[in-house]
Amino acid sequence: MHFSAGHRMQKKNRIILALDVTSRADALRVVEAAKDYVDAVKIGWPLILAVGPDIISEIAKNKDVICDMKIADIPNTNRLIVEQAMKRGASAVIAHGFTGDDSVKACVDAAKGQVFVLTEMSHPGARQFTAPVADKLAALAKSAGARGIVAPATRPERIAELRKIIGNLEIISPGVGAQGGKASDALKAGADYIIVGRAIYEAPDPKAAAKALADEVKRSI
Ligand code: O7M
Repeated sequence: MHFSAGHRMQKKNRIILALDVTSRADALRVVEAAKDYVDAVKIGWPLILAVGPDIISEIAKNKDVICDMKIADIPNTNRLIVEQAMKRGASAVIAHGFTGDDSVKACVDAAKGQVFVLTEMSHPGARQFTAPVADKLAALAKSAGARGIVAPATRPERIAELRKIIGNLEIISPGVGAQGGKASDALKAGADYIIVGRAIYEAPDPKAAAKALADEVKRSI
């Protein structure tokens, strides 16, 4: 189901497909295979740079698209980026919070609230810079009126701690599968959706992989 800004992504399978493939054919093949098992598709630089931004509107015809530009600029530039993403049919965007409240608010205004703010990232290097300020980034997401945060499935205990800060904002959580996190752990810790890339698009049978994850989700909520 497609929605315009202001609505909520369908919360059926609780899986967001990270479509980090680099050809249009692969993108369409993987979305077709996974479509019954995912609620939204996250599109970022690898696919946009490889095939062009028209892929956003093409996929947005059938699925909610979260544009993952990891926006991190001054307020005016942030606004311009978000406007372009929304014009192409994005349902939501992803922004960094370390740029400060004015930059995050510029995204929130331009996306009518449909912004997820990064907190502690999922990879090992996240411990250097994003982890020490993650609680503040989560608080900023809430005060700026964002829809939710991105929190690491590789450290589910952090999902639970960040949940206490954001109340009923949404948590989308990457790091399941290829990065070592488990879908069930992330969901039990309080994630609303898991974000999954390689464990689906690199699987020999992406449809079977997406179905297996959807089954794991059902068992853990
Ligand atoms: O499942 P993977 O590891 O193949 O892909 C994970 C996706 O989530 C990939 O698109 C990353 O860019 C993204 N991601 C992280 O892996 N870690 C983070 O901390 C944040 C993100 C993300 O999606 O930010 C919005």
